[in-house]
Amino acid sequence: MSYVDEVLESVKKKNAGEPEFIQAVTEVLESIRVVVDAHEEEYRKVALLERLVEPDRIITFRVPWTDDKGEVHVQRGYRVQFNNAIGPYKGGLRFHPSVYQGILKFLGFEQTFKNALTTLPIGGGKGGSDFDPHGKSDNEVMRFCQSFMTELYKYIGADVDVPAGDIGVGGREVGYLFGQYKRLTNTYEGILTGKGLTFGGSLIRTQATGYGLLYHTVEILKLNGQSLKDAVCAVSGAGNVATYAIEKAQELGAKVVTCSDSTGWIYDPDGIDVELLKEVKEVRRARLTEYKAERPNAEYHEGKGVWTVKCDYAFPCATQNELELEDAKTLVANGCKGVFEGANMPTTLDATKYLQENGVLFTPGKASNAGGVATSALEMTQNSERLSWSAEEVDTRLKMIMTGIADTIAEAADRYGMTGNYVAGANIAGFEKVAEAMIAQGVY
Ligand code: NDP
Ligand code: 2IT
Repeated sequence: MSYVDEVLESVKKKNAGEPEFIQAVTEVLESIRVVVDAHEEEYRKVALLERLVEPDRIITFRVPWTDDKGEVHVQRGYRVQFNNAIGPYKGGLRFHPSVYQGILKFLGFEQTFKNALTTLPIGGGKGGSDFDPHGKSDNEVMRFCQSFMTELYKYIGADVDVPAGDIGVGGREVGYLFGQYKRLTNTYEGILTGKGLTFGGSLIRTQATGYGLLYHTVEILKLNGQSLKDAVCAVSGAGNVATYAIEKAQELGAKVVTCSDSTGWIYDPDGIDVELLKEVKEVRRARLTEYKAERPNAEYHEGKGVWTVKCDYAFPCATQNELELEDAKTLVANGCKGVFEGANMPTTLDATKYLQENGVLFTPGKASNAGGVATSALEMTQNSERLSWSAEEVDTRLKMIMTGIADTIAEAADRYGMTGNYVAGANIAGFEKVAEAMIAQGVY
């Protein structure tokens, strides 16, 4: 049996209750098969793949918190420190009721390759909790964050592990987490990114994932003789990534006609009004029904459905496995020419395959959404320098990094005779860097 198949089989056996992790590992190992086959003896000798698919460590802890009525709740907290071959563990924290070890292992695994693609010195990690911030008061969120950090602070540090936001964790949560770390340690260090601008945050970090997704898309389209000008786009999600993806897409001349949240979706034929979306989601923390209420031409639909809208390009920016085979078929039938992942692993494996086989340009999240973590690394740099860069400087670097990633993954795919297969290109380029660093550092 080939080395890849052996390791895949063992991963499936050992992680049977964690389908998302198995899915992420399958995608990566399948697409680096050509590289592994060419170096089989060298890799086997140091059990490279076995070490690559096993997190360095997983920390799990109890997070008790008291709600506004005085009732005590207990949540589970995690930090998966996946791989620090090329830098300190780096990756977000997710607060969502679906969070369990398998989700965070898949995210930490993906993060390792994504962070390698940024060219910056950051390893892969992810954490979070099954806490649901929806409907909680600011004080409840604050008490939860304080309790979460009271355990987490023992395991992180500016040169050890630097968490940030993800689903359910934005500026508000990062602020509370940072405040508690400071109290517990009496230090003032860049131990989180996505901080507020008055206490060490970087300009453009808030916008970075969405903007970066579009910078990356522009370059991929350019390589394929296409452009966003006057293109109709479908975006899913209505959070951090989706909002700034919509903003940048419209700035670049496209019309974005959809967005969605966990209860329903919007079709707005006039193009999404980003300022209204921000008001509804960032300020009021309300449902998209409130967006509809202020846009007479827009439609609100319950449940799933953004991928049924005719579009030139699609940007899944909500959550994992939100774009399934049936959605891929509808997109292709409607003439969609490109799918660019803003979320982490939003497309199922069979949907990805279908899109690629039908000539749809497709870039995986670990390449196209790397702008967030890349800008987090720029925040770490600014914190180390004790300086703040201008928005122009950060944005210029972000653009360079995201354009560079597009070129890197295109080049890696070419090198292995898989021109245009950006999934293979991203996995190969990320893997090559991590593998080289792991081998150079000996067996650990
Ligand atoms: P947010 O919490 O800001 O927004 C998430 C959005 O997706 C919300 O609109 C939410 O709905 C919706 N959503 C979440 N879970 C589900 C679900 N199970 N079903 C349907 N809709 C859902 O998160 P982000 O925008 O930060 O993250 C979105 C994706 O991007 C995630 O996959 C994340 O891992 C990834 N990502 C984030 C980065 C970042 O910098 N923030 C960087 C790179 C990737 P509702 O409004 O109802 O809560
Ligand atoms: O998935 C991701 O890359 C993020 N949630 C951002 C991580 C970070 O450290 O900025």
